[in-house]
Amino acid sequence: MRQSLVAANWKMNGSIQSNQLLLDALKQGISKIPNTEVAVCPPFVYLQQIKEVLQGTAITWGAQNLSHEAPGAFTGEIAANMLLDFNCKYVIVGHSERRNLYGESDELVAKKFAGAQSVGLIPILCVGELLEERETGKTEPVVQRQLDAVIHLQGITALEQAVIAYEPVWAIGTGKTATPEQAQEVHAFIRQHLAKEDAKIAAKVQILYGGSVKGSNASELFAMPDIDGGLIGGASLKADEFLTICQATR
Ligand code: G2H
Repeated sequence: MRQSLVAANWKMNGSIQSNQLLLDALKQGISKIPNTEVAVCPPFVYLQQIKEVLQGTAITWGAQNLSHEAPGAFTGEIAANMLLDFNCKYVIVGHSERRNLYGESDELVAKKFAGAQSVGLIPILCVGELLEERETGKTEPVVQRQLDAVIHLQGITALEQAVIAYEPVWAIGTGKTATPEQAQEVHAFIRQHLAKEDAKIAAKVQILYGGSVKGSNASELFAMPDIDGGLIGGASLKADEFLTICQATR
């Protein structure tokens, strides 16, 4: 049985003051969520605050991005080992906003995935298709290509220490959620694809759904057999709504 995980992706939001209020509420609410891991991924600059506030609680945390390069002359970048200074457990790689707004290729995402694992961080690998790709029947080939870039570089065993997040780009921040059946179909496809290489790893890997998950639609998504939780953007900025989502896991 896979453990449920709900991870907050705060994206480029927050302030010291608003984070404190949000984190205090999460700390209060976490006791009502015993069987699900809850993680928070703030902007880099708030990792120290997160570490101070969440240390010793059941809530884990991570970063939203990293550089695949070793420390050196890369102005503005953050190396994998720096994230360990803030006790990060996770790092998101290949979020569609990184792929589409900052031109991150499958190959670069795979290098970031490898860089994260090289220091013991657990990558949350985001995959998902654009609206145009869905409408032209390319969802599966696109998701397969994004997964294969990682498998090609790191091998299937790398997925033992990773989380996958399926996030259809057309459902991100748009208010359009994939139906539970649409999401389940792709989650099942991901598992089947991985099973061609290693059935045990395919059965074990946590696959999260992301894209306009809200308190009102989380239960039906999380009830699907291959959906193991969520990567939550906008709704993770409101404590009550985020806690409702966390409580909706099976
Ligand atoms: C997808 C998701 C979190 P939102 O990007 O990664 O964001 O829930 O706002 O669609």
